Amino acid sequence: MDLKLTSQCLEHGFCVLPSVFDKAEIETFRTTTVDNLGSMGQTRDVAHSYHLAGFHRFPSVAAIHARIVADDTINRFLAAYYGGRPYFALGLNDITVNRSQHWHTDLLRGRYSEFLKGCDPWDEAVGSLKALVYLQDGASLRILPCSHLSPTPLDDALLEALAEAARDVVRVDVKAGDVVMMDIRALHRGSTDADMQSPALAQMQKILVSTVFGPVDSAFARAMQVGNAYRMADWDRRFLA
Ligand SMILES: O=C(O)CCC(=O)C(=O)O
Ligand SMILES: [Fe+2]
Repeated sequence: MDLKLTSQCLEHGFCVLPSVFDKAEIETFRTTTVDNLGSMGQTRDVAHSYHLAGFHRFPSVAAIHARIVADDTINRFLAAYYGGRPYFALGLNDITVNRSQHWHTDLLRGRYSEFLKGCDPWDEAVGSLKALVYLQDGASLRILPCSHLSPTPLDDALLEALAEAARDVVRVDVKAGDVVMMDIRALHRGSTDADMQSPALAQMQKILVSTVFGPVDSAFARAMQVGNAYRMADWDRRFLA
C-alpha cells in the first residue's frame, strides 16, 4: 500500500483510493440499490431521496456491504493505517440515494453525544475511518483538511458556524468506483438541498455507500458502535416502521 496515502489520511483526515471497484461491480451495486428503493427510508423532503441506515442488516443489499468490507485494496490500506492492530466494521454504514448533507462530523452528535461521554474521540491519533464508495463520478464531498485533529462540538448548529468561518475547504473529485477514506472526526459536507432537488436525479440517482472501520481495542470505536446501535434502532422506528 502506498505509504503516501496512509500519511495523507493521518495528516489531513482523508485520502482517495482510486478505481477500487470496476464498472461491472459499480453497475451491480447500482442495480441492487435501485431495485430496493422501496424498502428504504425517506428522510428528506424530496420524493426521490432515500436512505438505508445499517444496510448490512438487510439481506437484499447486504452483499454490497460484504463486498466492501472484504475488499483487498481497502484492507491493505486499513492494515497499513492501523499498523497491524485488529480492526472491524463497527456497524455504522449507509446507503444514501440523492441525499443532501449539511456540514457535520460523523461522530455521535446531539442527543446521541452522551454515548461518547466515557471516552475522548481526540485522545487517539489513529481514528475510525469511513470508506465512502461513490457509484458515479462527482465532487459532492467538501472537507476541511486537518479538522479531525482538534476537538469540535457534538452539535450541528455549532459545526455549521465553524465551517462557514473556515477558509481552506477542499472539494474532493471522484470517479465512480473510487473510495474516499475519511476520519469520522473530520468536518465535512455533501450535496446541497438544491443540488438534490433536480428532477433528473429520479432516473440518474446519486448513490453513495459507506461503512466505518475502527480498531477493536479502541474505547472510542466501541462507544461509536454502541451509540450507533441505539441511534439506528430509533432510526428504524422512525423511517422503516
Ligand atoms: O454526499 C457526500 O459526498 C458526503 C456524505 C457524507 O457526509 C457521509 O456519507 O458521511
Ligand atoms: Fe458524513
